[in-house]
Amino acid sequence: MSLKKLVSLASASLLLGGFVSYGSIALAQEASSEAISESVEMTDSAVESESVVDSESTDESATDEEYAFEVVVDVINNEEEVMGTATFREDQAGLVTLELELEGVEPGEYGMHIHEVGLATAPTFEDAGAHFNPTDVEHGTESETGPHAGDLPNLVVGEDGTVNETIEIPDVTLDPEGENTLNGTDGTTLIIHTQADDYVSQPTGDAGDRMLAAVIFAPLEDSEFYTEESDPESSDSAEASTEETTESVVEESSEESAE
Ligand SMILES: [Cu+2]
Repeated sequence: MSLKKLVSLASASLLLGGFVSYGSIALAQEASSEAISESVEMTDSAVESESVVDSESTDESATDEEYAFEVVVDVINNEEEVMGTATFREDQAGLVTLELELEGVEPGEYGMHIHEVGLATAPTFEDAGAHFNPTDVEHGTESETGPHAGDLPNLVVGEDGTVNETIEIPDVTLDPEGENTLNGTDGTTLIIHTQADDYVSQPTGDAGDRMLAAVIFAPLEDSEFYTEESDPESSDSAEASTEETTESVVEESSEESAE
């Protein structure tokens, strides 16, 4: 079942004070992003907020943009409740980081991976597919040929149930043109499991079921996994000016939306 989401569209130009950057897109939930201009109603069960900021053409404004790409997505549980956000960033040198901010998670140690399809339908999130493994190696840092590019360290949640940490993700990029990109045809999803990853069992690290999920990038239209519902830009009520290209939204509004 689709949830109605409030999604805001803004370009990097808004973040950077009005300088127009072609090829930028930012879809952000109002509470989770500084990039808010024009609001549109969108229906999507998994991508609750997403923002991609391409700052390559915006060197004029120095303040906020040491990042080449930034994607902010909501993390949902098996009941589609938002537990926090996952922010993927890539700096100008190509280093990708993930900042996780979660609340209300049961304390424990959980396997965490990037999976190879940008779908995450509750309650099982099985449609996220297998681990993101573009180089076709074994799972885990303790396997002979691993790890998968999508293998991440276990997430440790303390007694207060909050997570506030940033990890580095080597060997991937957010650049759609780059090698091992998370922003490819089929998209990608962050999955947090119910058990710890042992870093060696094949092919999943014996990490159990899928507890939390965040679609990082949805499948593109030429993906076998693409559906209208999986497309964060395809919505009856969307008012965004997405006509130019499917990936580009250029807005020059600097008004905060009340909706
Ligand atoms: Cu996984």
